[in-house]
Amino acid sequence: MDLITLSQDAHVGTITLNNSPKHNALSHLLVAQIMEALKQLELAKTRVVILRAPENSKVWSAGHDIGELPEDGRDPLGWADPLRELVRTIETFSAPVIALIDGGVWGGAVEVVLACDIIIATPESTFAVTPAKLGVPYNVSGMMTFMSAASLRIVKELAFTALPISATRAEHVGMINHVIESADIDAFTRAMAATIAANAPLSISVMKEQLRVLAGAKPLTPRGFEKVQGLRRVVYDSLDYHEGIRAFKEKRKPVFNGT
Ligand code: LCV
Repeated sequence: MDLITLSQDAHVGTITLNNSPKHNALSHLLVAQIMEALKQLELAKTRVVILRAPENSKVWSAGHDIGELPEDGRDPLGWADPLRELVRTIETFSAPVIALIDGGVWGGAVEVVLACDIIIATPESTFAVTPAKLGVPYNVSGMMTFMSAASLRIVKELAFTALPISATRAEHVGMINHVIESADIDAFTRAMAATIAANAPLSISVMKEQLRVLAGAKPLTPRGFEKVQGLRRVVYDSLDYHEGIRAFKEKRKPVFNGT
């Protein structure tokens, strides 16, 4: 596993994203290594996992690997997409996952962070929800992740502007748990992890699953789901979708025409 590092100290496991040249873009390979690490930690009955990037990272994760977004008419964020699998794995992991954020979090990486149970960030950290910047139709469960993390009005501002918001604002609106100075965030996070690890793991594991099931219990009729999926197809079949990806690859601003 060369794109991440994995360490374990008593009941606390730490996964560090370590593909800085690509700003920890969540490629199939990077996600596969995170999932493998989570599997090992689950087998070791780890009581808390810390998911982080190296200290003083300018970018925690640049989100989905744009180079891996399909352009052949397939849903870019379908069930089997590695980003979707990672979100589900974190949400169903048997113990709490703490996201330790230092740097910019982009696109689908914001959803990965929000899928974590507790989020602790440095003041320099930012969070940007970027589908509108790329012309991507975000998927239904992903939008529910955002809606579970902040008020509808905040989610709309994040989604429609695609602009990064600061950790301070994210904490103010209740999207993250703590903003801690870079010099103190490691000790603060480890102290919280140790507190959790000293509590009853079965009780915590069941409460985590109860909260997941209850938070996800939202009525969406089959007809409603099919309508949303149909609308999403219009987007990923659009010229704007291809323009968004092409513009990123050509390092230029996209020009969207709404077609
Ligand atoms: C592949 C990358 C990426 C990247 N993929 O460094 O949420 S959704 O729906 O939008 C979903 C589909 C999703 O998550 O899409 C991805 C959303 N992510 C973003 O929009 C962030 C895109 N990246 C950036 O804006 C910049 O890279 C940041 C601001 C993160 C860092 O800028 P900086 O100038 O420091 P570069 O842009 O030069 O990036 C360094 C290398 O990493 C690649 C990028 O193409 C470059 O590769 P080369 O050195 O080969 O040119 N890279 C960055 N992000 N998401 N590759």
